[in-house]
Amino acid sequence: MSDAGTSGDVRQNGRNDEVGEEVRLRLFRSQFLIRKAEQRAYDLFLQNLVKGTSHLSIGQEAVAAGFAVAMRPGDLSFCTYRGHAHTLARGVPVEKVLGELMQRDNGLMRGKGGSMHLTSVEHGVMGSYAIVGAHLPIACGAAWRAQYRGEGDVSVCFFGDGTTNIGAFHEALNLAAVWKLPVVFVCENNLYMEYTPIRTVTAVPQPAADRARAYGLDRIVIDGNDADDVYLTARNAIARARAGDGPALIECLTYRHSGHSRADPAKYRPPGELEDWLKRDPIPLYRARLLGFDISEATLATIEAEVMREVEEATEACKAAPMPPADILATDVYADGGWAWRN
Ligand SMILES: Cc1ncc(C[n+]2csc(CCOP(=O)(O)OP(=O)(O)O)c2C)c(N)n1
Ligand SMILES: [Mg+2]
Repeated sequence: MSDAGTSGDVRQNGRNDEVGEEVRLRLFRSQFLIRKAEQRAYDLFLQNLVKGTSHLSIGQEAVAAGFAVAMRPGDLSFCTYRGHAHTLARGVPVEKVLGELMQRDNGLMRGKGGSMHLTSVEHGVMGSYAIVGAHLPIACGAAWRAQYRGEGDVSVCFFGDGTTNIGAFHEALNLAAVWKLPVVFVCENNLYMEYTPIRTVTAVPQPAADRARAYGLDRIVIDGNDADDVYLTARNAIARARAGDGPALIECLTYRHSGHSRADPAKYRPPGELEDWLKRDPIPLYRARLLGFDISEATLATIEAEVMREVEEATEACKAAPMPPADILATDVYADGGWAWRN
């Protein structure tokens, strides 16, 4: 457990030594890949190659990377409509995500789901949910299945600060605590629910953490822009859940650099707020930390070049990919693959 704002001189922060170089490089790669893939998604919008809306996590990458690196294959992620980052962090290829956003046949769901419905059971990505709060009880259900069958996987459920004022948040937290379910609830507090500052509509300062005690859980607030802090907190909570010690609720303080969705110019932000948070951009901070740990510039540059190549190749593959054929419209809609309504 830690308070926000711990990303000072890492050499004085003993916790960071627990991370180790191999994990730290994975955390760096993951954050960089999410950033570049989402920036490319935005470029593709501007070229009118992405249809519909989408919600970027630019600025929030450390949360997705920190949790995904702490998870095992077989653990499950549940995301909101702001789900590209978590999907990529679990290892879904960039081409699959961009292809889905571009409604191409090579997309994750062959172009039928789009930005807000990314799902890959194979990677443990159990869906992106556009109804605020809807996925928290579903994550409880998945965790109950793991507990009932003794399967040992942990469900990790990501949501925003605004979600903490939805009834399903409280119902899910209570049920998870009463049944000691192996589920970790992760609030990405980016200060806003759409265009409304969360502090103006919430009775307590920390919208998730300050409710934890009501469900018998620890109050955990961390710097969501510090990938090491996120990773270590995630690792601990996931281990406890896997050991049968029940759920956790973790509030990660972070900030989205762009608007709520692609149509939002984010004019409601007070002057200087974005600039302040850009100084705490998780990726340059983490890069500087790695150099401080004597990881070489060449090592980081190689990772960046590999990621850029992946994003370029994915972009070209998606631009060249066909639209899905019309005959897949009715598949994957009902469990049996058919389309007729059955009583
Ligand atoms: C039940 C419900 N109410 C309202 C909306 C409209 N809506 C979409 S996103 C959003 C804001 C959610 O904010 P937050 O939980 O902080 O997540 P963030 O977008 O910041 O990641 C709202 C109100 C919705 N999708 N579902
Ligand atoms: Mg929010």
